[in-house]
Amino acid sequence: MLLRLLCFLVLMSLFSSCSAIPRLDRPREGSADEEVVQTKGDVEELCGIAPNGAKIVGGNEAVPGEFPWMAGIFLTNRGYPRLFCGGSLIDHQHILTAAHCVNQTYHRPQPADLVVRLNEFDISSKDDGLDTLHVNVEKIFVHPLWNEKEFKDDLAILRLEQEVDFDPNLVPVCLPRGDETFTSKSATVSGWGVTKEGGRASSTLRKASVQIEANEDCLLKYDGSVPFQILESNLCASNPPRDACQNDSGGPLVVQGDDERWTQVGIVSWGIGCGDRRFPGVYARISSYIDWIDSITQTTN
Ligand code: 4AZ
Repeated sequence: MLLRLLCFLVLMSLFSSCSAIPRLDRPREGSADEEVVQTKGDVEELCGIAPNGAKIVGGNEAVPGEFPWMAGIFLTNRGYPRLFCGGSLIDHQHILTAAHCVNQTYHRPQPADLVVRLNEFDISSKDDGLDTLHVNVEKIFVHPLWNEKEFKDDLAILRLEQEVDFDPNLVPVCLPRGDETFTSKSATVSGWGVTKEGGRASSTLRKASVQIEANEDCLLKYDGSVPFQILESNLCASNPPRDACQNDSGGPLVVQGDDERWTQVGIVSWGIGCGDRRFPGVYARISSYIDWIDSITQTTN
């Protein structure tokens, strides 16, 4: 335990020394030709650390900087930017999100239609105290087995036009590297989605604490109610009336490890209603997709 604490403190001081040295210019919307030199090997070293993290109580407003991997995904092709999905920073250049956010028959945005905001808290305010980054998208990778009819393999990766620098408010989330199921664990989902079914999206980032449940239980609850299945590659979580809802899709469900670091275990995918005690929120289970995620983030194609 002492060793873990020591490691954590060393990592934290790494961050503070990072902010003490001159940093590279951070990419902004429209600065595509800016050259950014980065070290790539620091992702696993620094992931999941939330220096401004507060204790989770669920169903309320986040603290600015509490989820430093949180991404807001905006559509820019019709007038003013409109937030439509969440996502998560997984390294210097990639955002994990849901396939249904970017690939449906009647909703298939091109990279140029999207802007990702990082280090964002209040999407309707320019002075929420954070130095928000607006980053363009270079390429969209949709999971090859994504199937709109079955809502299966609902994940996609956005490659950003520029690499971003990490700092205490901009940290990638860790990905699960084992076969843990996380059943019965407490987890946190975050997003700018509606705060009430059929309601309006939130302008500030919100969070809810939910409990991960066994797939068999979730399967029984949904049995026959939807044309979709609860597969091994799904993960269910609930804590009625707290839940993810519309526009939270693509956003991360995270659990905190004994070492205080946060690992993303799910991507908001679907559910019947929101916060309905009969129907848990359904997520894409990240641990089922590690190889595909690595195959995208580790190539430059
Ligand atoms: C949606 O419409 C949606 N309660 C997302 C999550 C859930 C329901 C709906 C889960 O994007």
